[in-house]
Amino acid sequence: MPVARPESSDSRVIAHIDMDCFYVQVEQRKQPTLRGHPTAVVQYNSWKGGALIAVGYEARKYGVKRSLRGDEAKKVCPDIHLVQVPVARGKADLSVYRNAGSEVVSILSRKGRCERASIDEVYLDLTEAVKTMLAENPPERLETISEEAIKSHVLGLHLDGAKARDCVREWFLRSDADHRDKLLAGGALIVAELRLQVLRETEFTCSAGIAHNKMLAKLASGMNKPAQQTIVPYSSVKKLLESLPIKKMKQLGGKLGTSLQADLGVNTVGDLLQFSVEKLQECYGINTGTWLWNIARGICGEEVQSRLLPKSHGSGKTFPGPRALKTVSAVQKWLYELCEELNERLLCDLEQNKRIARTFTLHASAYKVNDSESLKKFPSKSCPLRYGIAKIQEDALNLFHAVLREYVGIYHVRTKENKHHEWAITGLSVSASNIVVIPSGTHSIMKYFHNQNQSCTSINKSNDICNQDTASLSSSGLLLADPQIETYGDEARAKDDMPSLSPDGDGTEVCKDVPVVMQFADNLGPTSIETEQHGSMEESFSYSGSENDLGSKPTQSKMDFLGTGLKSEKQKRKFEKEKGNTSILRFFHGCDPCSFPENARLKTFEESGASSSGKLIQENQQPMTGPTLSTCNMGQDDFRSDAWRYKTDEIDPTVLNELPPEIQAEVRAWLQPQKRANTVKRGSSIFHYFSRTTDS
Ligand code: TTP
Repeated sequence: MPVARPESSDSRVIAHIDMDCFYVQVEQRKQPTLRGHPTAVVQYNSWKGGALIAVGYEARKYGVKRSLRGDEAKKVCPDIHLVQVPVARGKADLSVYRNAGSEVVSILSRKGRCERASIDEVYLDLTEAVKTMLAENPPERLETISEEAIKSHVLGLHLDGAKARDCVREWFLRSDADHRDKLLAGGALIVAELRLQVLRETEFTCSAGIAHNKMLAKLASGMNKPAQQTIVPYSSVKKLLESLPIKKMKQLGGKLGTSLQADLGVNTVGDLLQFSVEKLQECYGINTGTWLWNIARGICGEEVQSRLLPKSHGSGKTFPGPRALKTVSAVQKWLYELCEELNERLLCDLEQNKRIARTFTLHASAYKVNDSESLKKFPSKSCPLRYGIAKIQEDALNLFHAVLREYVGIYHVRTKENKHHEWAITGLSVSASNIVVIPSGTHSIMKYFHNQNQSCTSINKSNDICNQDTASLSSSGLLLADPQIETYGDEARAKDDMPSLSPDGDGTEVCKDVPVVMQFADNLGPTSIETEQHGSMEESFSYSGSENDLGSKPTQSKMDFLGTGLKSEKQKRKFEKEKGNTSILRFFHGCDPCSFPENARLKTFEESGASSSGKLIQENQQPMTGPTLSTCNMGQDDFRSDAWRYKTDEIDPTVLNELPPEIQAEVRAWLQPQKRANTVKRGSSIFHYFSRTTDS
């Protein structure tokens, strides 16, 4: 099957900016006396001096690595300063880092489309800015090239020893340069200037990669650190990839990379070139096969998304070794703490950004005593998110009970306090995803939420944590600055010596007590993390995934791969089916948080991601009032007069096209006020349709 190179693939200018040893820089800014001294940031637990989560460059010179514990680091580098991560509610509080990341993002976003990819990482699409520059003031006409730009590393450029700087200057100034190189030269000038602005305004240094696509830019940004930038001219791509170890490539650090090595003998990205696209598709499915064929050639059509805000929020904690939780009341205590943190962040997001999250997910890791195989099987569960701390806590606990029932069986759960110590929880996290901006004309919802919760303003007064990145605990329980991408193993990260939340232990990571994993995910939503790391993922996948998550290539790649290696054909078919229904499910889920009576909720998440539609329909039998038709009628008790209404013209009609014809007709009728009361009722075909989807 022929694979076309995306037309615009060489005409874009993409930068990947990565803060240098970010947490250390944040701490050094707080305590300037630490500057220039070997420093590391350590997770607060006291076991062997805690776990290192960020190591400054001065300390790295002594051989200090993130995999070491504090005591070990002291041995390697006796002068090292170990700074503790701030603690709140008995767990790490990352808000200071998130806020620092936001400062940087606000500077970087000045020049082009900006996608915040993690707490300290940003993609920029500079194409338009560079085109303007080339039209008005191209590099070859510049009298001087900034010092920062001249320090750029240009891959493939032959440097002449002492005259290296002259070579780079010449490269920038060539009037006969290939148009693609001119674009990159322009991009590099802009990035150099942005990096200087970041330094001036925040005191942070960062490194950058400048290339024609995200994949190459990301690869390049880590090549020369700290405080440097690397350019990947089109002509150097083949050579770069030829010798690049396959596991270094984004998305290939985990199982897929391992399979490529073991099954096809592929050790470098260049090795992939020997396989036809048909062969790769045969082995890994259409999408992953095509994607592999493309990356072997340096092709990546993934767009830089315009996203400065997080895709999800989360809070979590690990309980390694003897600290494992062995009673429901201990779990409850921690769940409530985690929910409180999550709730604060949800309220801030609501207040600051007018956004609400619609899916609530509980992740946990556990083991059964006397069953070594049990560690990896603790499922994640999701349900529609209800605002209000008490409701969030209640749902978290209900989810936990549901999961525990699955894990150990009903009999054992009844022995509430786990008297026989049959299970132990080694990690817990809660996350809120599926975040949307509140539709226009629905601001009364703000009032409602604020009546239910403590005010966000008070939180803001004490700590400006509102403009924060996505910090969400992945099922792995690892603190990852880099969300999905690195979670899935581009980099070999330090392994903790305590039980990890990562059920697969697939080389991902680390985190000790570190509570939060960043989920900025340029393309892998929280759901895809769940899918990768948990045994029984389909439920969460179909419930909480956004359409974008499902549709994006890397996510699809993962599913294909799992489909090939880990899942039955039946499961795969189910995924394909659900994928097709995503937007309609998402639409209905959007209504869920408000439409469910509390006693119906556990059933919802336990049994059917689509049963919400049943409730929705039931709710819509009630008479509507007000100027707009509510397709998401709140439970009367829940919302009283502050009902949150969608306007019919805010409903994307394309979601209907995903339904079978008879259901489409029914929903369309339902969307018309005059017909609704007669056409929609419990037990109707639409209700069965969604039940069927879930049951299949
Ligand atoms: P990274 O960008 O992976 O690393 P770094 O910024 O410390 O260093 P480098 O200059 O090599 O990029 O992570 C960003 C921050 O995220 C890091 O400073 C601390 C935090 N982090 C963790 O807490 N745990 C982890 O396992 C990782 C990888 C990062």
